[in-house]
Amino acid sequence: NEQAYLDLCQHVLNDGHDRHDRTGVGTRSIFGYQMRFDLQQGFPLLTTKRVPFKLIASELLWFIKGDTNIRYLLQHNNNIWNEWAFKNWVESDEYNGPNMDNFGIRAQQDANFNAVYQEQMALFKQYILEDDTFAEKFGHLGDVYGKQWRHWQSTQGETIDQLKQVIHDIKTNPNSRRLIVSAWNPEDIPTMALPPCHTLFQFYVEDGKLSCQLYQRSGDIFLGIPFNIASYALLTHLIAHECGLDVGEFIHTLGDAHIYHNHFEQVNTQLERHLVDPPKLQLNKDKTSIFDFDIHDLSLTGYDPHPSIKAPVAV
Ligand code: THF
Repeated sequence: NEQAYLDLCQHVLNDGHDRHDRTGVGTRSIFGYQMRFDLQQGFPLLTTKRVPFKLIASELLWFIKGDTNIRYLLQHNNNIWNEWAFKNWVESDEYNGPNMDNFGIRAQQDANFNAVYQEQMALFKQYILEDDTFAEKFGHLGDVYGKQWRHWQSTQGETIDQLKQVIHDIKTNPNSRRLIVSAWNPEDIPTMALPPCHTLFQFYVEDGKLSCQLYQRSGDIFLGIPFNIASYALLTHLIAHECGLDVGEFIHTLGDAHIYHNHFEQVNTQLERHLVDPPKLQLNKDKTSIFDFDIHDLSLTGYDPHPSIKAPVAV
């Protein structure tokens, strides 16, 4: 299972194309790749570096709630979406602190600037947590995953709950070839903080087992993809649990799969490590509906990975 991920890393390092990208960092990338993870073989959280499961779980529960405001994430000590909300604030009329243009790149290249940036980011987080009006205004990431999964806006003025619908369809029509949830809503792309990387996913039921395939248009191999694999594996477990099914496979199909130029050293470190046994996922058996789950209803046993490896995130 995890070997599929390590093979992807090696393949991109060896055969990828060096390219400029939106963030200015530069990547080495390939186009089109597929990995398969048999969920019966254990939960696919990487063991060649520690991956913070709690952050993955709180992010997924945030999507499932249909929430698009980072306040919930901050309340769960989850900082992975901060930069995108912060950007809205510092580009707004209400911001009158030090200049934060291109803060992502500058924070990595200039220690003095980084100190100023960290200060502004700490203030931003404090305002989001303590000030309802501020959170309402600047905590939103636009019409990202939670919005499209649970509250897709139709041109007829109706709201479509794709996630509820797909669960209903899995229960009542498991052979359907339309078990799809799409986060890609062309009309909403201009108002999203970041157009969805996980564009669309589809379910398949066979032999009492639920499988899921994700089409991801763009994947940050070192930081994002380990999160994405675990996140969709967890979603598959949750939906299988609600539908009374076992888990089958998670199939991860990638468009532009890239390693940022400032992650090469980290990837090479990881590739030198040996795999250990994957963990197992435990779900609270007293809950059935995935909409009732919270962070305490999810846990892992037997997770004993190699140490985490730090890397800067490109904004
Ligand atoms: N942008 C980029 N450049 N990469 C991404 O992976 C990414 N995401 C989301 C949106 N934009 C993206 C955000 N997801 C981390 C992990 C996932 C993220 C963002 C950041 C990260 O930094 N992980 C660290 C630990 C962080 C911590 O402990 O707080 C890690 O070591 O894994 C694609 O989903």
